[in-house]
Amino acid sequence: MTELDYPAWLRIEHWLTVLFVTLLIRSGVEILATHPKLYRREDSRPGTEWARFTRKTMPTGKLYDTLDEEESYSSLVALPGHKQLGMGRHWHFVSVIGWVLVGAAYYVLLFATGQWRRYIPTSWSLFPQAWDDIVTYLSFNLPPLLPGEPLDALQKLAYGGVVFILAPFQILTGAAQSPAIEGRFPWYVRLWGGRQWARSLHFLGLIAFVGFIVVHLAMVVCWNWGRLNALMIFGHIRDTGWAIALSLVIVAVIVAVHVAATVWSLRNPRSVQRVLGAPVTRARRWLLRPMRSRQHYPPEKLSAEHRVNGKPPDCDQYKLMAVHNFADWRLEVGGLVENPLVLSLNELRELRPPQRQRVLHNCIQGWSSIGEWGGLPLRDLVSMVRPLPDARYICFMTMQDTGRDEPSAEGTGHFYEVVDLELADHPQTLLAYEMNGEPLPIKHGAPLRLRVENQVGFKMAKWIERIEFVSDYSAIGFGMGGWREDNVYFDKDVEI
Ligand SMILES: Nc1nc2c(c(=O)[nH]1)N[C@H]1C(S)=C(S)[C@@H](COP(=O)(O)O)O[C@H]1N2
Ligand SMILES: [Mo]
Repeated sequence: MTELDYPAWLRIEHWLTVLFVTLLIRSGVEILATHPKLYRREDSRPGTEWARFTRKTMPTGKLYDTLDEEESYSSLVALPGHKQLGMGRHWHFVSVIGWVLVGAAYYVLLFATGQWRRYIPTSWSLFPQAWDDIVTYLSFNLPPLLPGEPLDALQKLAYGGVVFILAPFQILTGAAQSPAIEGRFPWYVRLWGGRQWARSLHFLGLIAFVGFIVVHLAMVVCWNWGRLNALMIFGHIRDTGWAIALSLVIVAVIVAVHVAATVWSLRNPRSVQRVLGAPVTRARRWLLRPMRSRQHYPPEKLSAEHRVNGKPPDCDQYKLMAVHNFADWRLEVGGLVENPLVLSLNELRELRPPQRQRVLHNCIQGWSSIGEWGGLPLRDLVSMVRPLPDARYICFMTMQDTGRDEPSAEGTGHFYEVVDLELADHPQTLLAYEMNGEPLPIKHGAPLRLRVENQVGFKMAKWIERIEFVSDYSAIGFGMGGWREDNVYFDKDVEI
């Protein structure tokens, strides 16, 4: 039988996991801060949250959006803190890639070497034994180790639970928050009790991780820091003096990584966006881009109140158009196309009967709603204008002047978003002029907005006035592929 000792790979895995899990926790708290409310139901209806981590109250009788609900947390708990959702996401996704790779190697090595026996119980008697161990710990004594193993029964179950249950649970509930996965496999969202319940469970998993870490650290401190660190650093219990010194060095290095990540993110977010965004975007496109939305929620699932993000154009020209039901509005479609077009709303409506889809909307901030959208599939427009061979992206330009209309947001200029031309092929990519069977309401983007159901909400530009086919977007705005990418450092491709 394999001796259940502390081989080098196990010790290295342990310390890498400490790094990744702590990065995941702090960046996860940053993501939570952007919408610090947890819901039971898909519609995230204001006031129905089962937990909230904010004291802000929202105005009644006045249009507010979810950007107004965002909280600014301290860098002590959040990476990087201070309302930096974009940065929080970059760190969360880079860390999750690192953590999954390290974890996969760990699983392989556990099973290849027989070390899995340290975590996986092979007898039911372990459970009553673990209970006895709890009683022993509570009376400030140490329970016996299992024969031939380095752990007691309670430790074995706790570690086994973290390695084989909690870690996969966090990955699965995280995946349940990806619009691409939800769009392609709506049953997967149901499996977790819905989108918001998956988000809630992901949060409870975070609490479980934090709880585990606190107890684990407390035990190591109370039991014997030097001895246990010697095992986890050298693999044997000689040299406890050195082990204490080295353990402090390791902790200092991990803290230094956190401090560096925080300072870098707050001082130079653009470079973090570029450096971390590159591998994350590659992984996301490879894993999630092939998934095409095929959602058809039943009518009774529609949210009574669909949440809103982004404030409508606040200018006379728009308001006059709205008063006249957008009779004067024109959609211009141009750029790298053979057949540029200018269409009125009526002409757009008459191209074909509206395609309708009842779908789950995922805001990047974490809330969701279900709505029915009707309009022209984007691929129909693409085939009418016939893009030139150079065209690779579609840029959606809107009438919303963010500096004027959303003065509390970071950044100014007209809101725009760029999506890859290939997304127009997806059957549920839609230019919507209807919502829930009515003309599109102003707050949801009248007269025309985009729906790309495998992406998070910010890509779906509202109040569109011009669509441009381009070969490159580096000269548009700050060149990052959209207003949010330019101003709040989100990634351009966001299947999660
Ligand atoms: N022009 C414009 N479009 C926009 C936004 C915006 O601020 N301006 N916000 C985006 C975000 S972050 C989301 S979540 C969705 C919200 O759509 P809804 O308000 O119809 O729910 O619109 C997207 N489209
Ligand atoms: Mo959003």
